Amino acid sequence: MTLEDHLATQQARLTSDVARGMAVIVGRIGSVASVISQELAHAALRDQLGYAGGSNLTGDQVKKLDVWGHDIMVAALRKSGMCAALVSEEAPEPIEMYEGKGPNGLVVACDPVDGSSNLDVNGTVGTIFSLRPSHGLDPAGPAALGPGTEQVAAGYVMYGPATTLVYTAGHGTHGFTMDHVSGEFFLTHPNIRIPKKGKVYGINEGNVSTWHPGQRAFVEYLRTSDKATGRPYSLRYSGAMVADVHRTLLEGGIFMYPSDMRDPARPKAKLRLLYEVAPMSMLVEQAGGRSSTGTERVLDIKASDYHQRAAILIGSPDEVTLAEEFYRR
Ligand code: AFP
Repeated sequence: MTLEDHLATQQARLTSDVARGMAVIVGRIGSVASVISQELAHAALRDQLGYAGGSNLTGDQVKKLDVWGHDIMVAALRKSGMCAALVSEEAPEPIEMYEGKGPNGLVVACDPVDGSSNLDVNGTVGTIFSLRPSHGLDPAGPAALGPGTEQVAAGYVMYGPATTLVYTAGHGTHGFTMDHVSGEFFLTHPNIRIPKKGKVYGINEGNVSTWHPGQRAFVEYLRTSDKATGRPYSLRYSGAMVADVHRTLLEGGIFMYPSDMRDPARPKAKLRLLYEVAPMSMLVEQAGGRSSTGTERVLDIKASDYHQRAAILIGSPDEVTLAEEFYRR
């Protein structure tokens, strides 16, 4: 089954105000992904690696492919006629699109090229996206704010040895693999269910000195041998959230990017709520998993800023629940 056919089945399950927009926009993002995939494969040959100069609003140094990915995403969403505004990691304010205004237009939040520190070393990167109703607002950008439960669809594309697109429109989480000759996506992972418990954890352990004591105790627990509870866990960490969440989704376990708690009164998270943390949380919940900040469900966090950051502990229900217990102790 192609992505287009699958989108039609999901479209039939949504309310009429968001159904068509969801199918059109996810389809467009699939087309953009096949272009990004081709570009990544040839980037070193086309002088597309390295920095563009300057940094984005969240302070990251911008790579040439970040700028390029953003530009083609803007053009594709504008052309879709269903996107009323785009919140992108590479733009400080939402990009309003009059082509998609109206009661059925959707607001998209997107990180076109996530994990860009992996670009120059031929490592895995991804695209993450989230769709919400615009409610006919004009400007439509503010419709991207509010809790993650308002998302009507979310997904990511992973550019690894194969290009994989995983999305949910609120009725399960489904994975597709791109045929590199035609650029078309085919359903290869229908209705993904995350294992209840896993054997792997992912976290940037270089930050251990900044963690909440509960976070530190939890990772210490995972590293301690105990046959009965399947410990020690193995550590895997790629530097690209898409790759780490994809592995977790398929094989179980937990991926974590906790806040820097050196000043407990002012926790500092790194990952962005609207176009990293919230969409991944919807995808994993739809697959039977959980996503928490350590103290609250991620999808309940009400975004008040387009580039707001949030902590995330995401994966199998058993590990996420246990991590929360460590935070409470
Ligand atoms: P970049 O896009 O700046 O490389 O950031 C990627 C990311 O947002 C997310 O995909 C990773 O999980 C996380 O940051 C990696 O961050 P660290 O390099 O601090 O471990």
